[in-house]
Amino acid sequence: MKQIIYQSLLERKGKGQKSFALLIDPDKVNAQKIDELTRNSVLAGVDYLLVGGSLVISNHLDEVVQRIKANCSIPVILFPGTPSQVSRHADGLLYLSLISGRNPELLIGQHVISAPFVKQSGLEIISTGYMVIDGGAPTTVSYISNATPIPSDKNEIAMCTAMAAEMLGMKLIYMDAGSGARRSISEEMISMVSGCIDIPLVVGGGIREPEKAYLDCKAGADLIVVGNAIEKNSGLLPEMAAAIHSVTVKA
Ligand code: 1GP
Repeated sequence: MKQIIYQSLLERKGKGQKSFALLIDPDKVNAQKIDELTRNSVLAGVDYLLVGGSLVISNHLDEVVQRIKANCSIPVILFPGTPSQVSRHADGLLYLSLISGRNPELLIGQHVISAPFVKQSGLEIISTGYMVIDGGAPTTVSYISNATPIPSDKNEIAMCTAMAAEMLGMKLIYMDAGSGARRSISEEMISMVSGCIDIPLVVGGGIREPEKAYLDCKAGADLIVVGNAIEKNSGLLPEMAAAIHSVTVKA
């Protein structure tokens, strides 16, 4: 199985470099917006483009991914809210198991059903322990998943969940306060989780300020995901990228 994206993440982590992913929700972009976002992402030095959303109402995932790929060479990673959100035109796919919840369908059930289809896609599959952390308001992901998020102050629960996922063989931990979260994940929780795992740590949900992205990287996040804030103001891309890339921590 391919490991190009994952190796790049490991290499960056090994060098103490932090990475920046822009999340593009296919429901919220048209061709013009994709062109604007990809152009600005290249200029700002965005490392990865994540494509996905909790719902994906529109039926143009393939077109969105193809347009992004035609515009730039930034790796495109699918971040699927449902098993049907697979496009073979992408480079990789976060194979998410919702380990913070206790909904068997999202832990393993949907994976079983979609496994042959996902495997046939030829995409790089990155096994990801997905942890939803309470972001101060019900988000689409918490509603759709029918699973309780980890309370924002329960750092030990987050830590033990991430440790268990790593020992189960997952390759990445993604801590998400949910898209548009009122409150993003605390640096204390990020620091405790990153301190107890060796695999890369992805952090997202409600990050609006470059300063917060910077502090999250300092606390131990390896990859910062921003969606909403850039959708609203793509002029924030260079500052966000600069803040993230300014952090280097020797591993
Ligand atoms: C959501 O982590 C992502 O799953 C990004 O969240 O849209 O709030 O930046 P935002």
